[in-house]
Amino acid sequence: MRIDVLTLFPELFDTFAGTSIVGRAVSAGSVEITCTNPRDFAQDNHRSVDDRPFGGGPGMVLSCGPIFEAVEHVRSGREVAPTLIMLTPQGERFDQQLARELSGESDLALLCGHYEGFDERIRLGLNPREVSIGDYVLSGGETAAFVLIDAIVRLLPGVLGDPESALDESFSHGLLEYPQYTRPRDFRGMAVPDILLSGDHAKMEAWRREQARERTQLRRPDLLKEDDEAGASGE
Ligand code: 6GU
Repeated sequence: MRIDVLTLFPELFDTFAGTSIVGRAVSAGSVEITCTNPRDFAQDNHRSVDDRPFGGGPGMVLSCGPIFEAVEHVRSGREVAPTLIMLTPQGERFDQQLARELSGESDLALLCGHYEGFDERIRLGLNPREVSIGDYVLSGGETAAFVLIDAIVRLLPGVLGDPESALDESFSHGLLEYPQYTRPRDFRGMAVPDILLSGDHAKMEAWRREQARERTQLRRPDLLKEDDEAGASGE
């Protein structure tokens, strides 16, 4: 997969793209992450990328020129036109299903905004898919782009080892994770549940399933409802 990130702060991606699972995927060649800075396409001596809103009001608005040119730059000379995604709180909500869908694309371009927002003609002229990561306001799209890249890249073939993939399975079944323990067996008077020391694999599996269901019921009953609906429709 190739991911182009359009950002005014490309330095934020240096550490991110070199660390942990994403870093491993980049090193292995499973994903290539390239940043393009719209400021490099600014048209005036001050390298401006934003301006005051027509009609007045607080803050600044990202201008069309640098954004269109940056997008045209990442689109040029490409066999596959990248799927353009604008990170904005106005977008459709990102979830595991959308992560799975986007992990099937070969080329993504993530457009990160900053300041008060985008000139509306960026939407009209570039027709991006708009994605939000939740109902809160971030200062910029970069941290949201981290979230998308992490969730998508770990789904690419060969990025997770087998034990890690198995873990991911339980999430894709729509339940929260069961409680986990490692050594020591007793930590400050808190003991590991006996069943996990029993060696009875069928019993341990059943316990984990039950724990996952109970925990989901308690913390995220909405997930169980979606799960039932998916079950009823045969998904
Ligand atoms: Cl994708 N961008 C910004 N700026 N704020 C957000 C968001 C995205 N998702 C939730 N809040």
